[in-house]
Amino acid sequence: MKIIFLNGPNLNLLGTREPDIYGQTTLAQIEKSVTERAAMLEAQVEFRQSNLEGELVTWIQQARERFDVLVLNAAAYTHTSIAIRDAVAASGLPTIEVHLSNIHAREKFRHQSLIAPVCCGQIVGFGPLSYLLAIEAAVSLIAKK
Ligand code: CA2
Repeated sequence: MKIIFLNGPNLNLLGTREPDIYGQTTLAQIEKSVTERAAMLEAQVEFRQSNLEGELVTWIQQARERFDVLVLNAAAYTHTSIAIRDAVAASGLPTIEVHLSNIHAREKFRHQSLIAPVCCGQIVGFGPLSYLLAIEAAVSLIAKK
C-alpha cells in the first residue's frame, strides 16, 4: 500500500517560526514519524512539500498512477484553490485532508475548506499527530476496499 503526503505553502517553515501556532516540530520530523508508523503498518509513504499551487496540482494528477491514498495538507490553498480541489476530484484517489491547527477554531476565512467536499474526511487540530492519525485512516480506507 502506497500513501502520498502532499504539503502546501509555508509548511517548510514548521518548527522555525510561529511556534505558538504551529509548534516546534519540523516537517522533516513529522515525515520521520510518519515513515516509522507506516513501516509498522506495512505501508510505504512518500512525503513532499511545495510552495507552488501548480506543482501541487501536477503531483496530485501524477499520484493517481502510483499511490492508493493521498493525504493532503494544502495549507492556505485549502481555503482558496479551486485548482487543487478539481485535481483531487479528477484524480479519483481517496483523499484525506489534514491540518495541524483546528481551522474551524481560527479566523473565519480558515473555516471554509474548498477541498473537504472532495475528500473522504478531514483531520484537524492535533498538531503533528494529525499526520499519524491520517496514516491510520488511510490504511483503514484501503483495507475496506
Ligand atoms: O493548520 C494547518 O495545517 C494549516 O494548513 C497551516 C496553514 C494555514 O494557512 C491553514 O489555514 C492551516 C499555514 C502553514 C504555514 O505554516 C507555517 C509554519 C511556521 C511558520 C509560519 C507558517
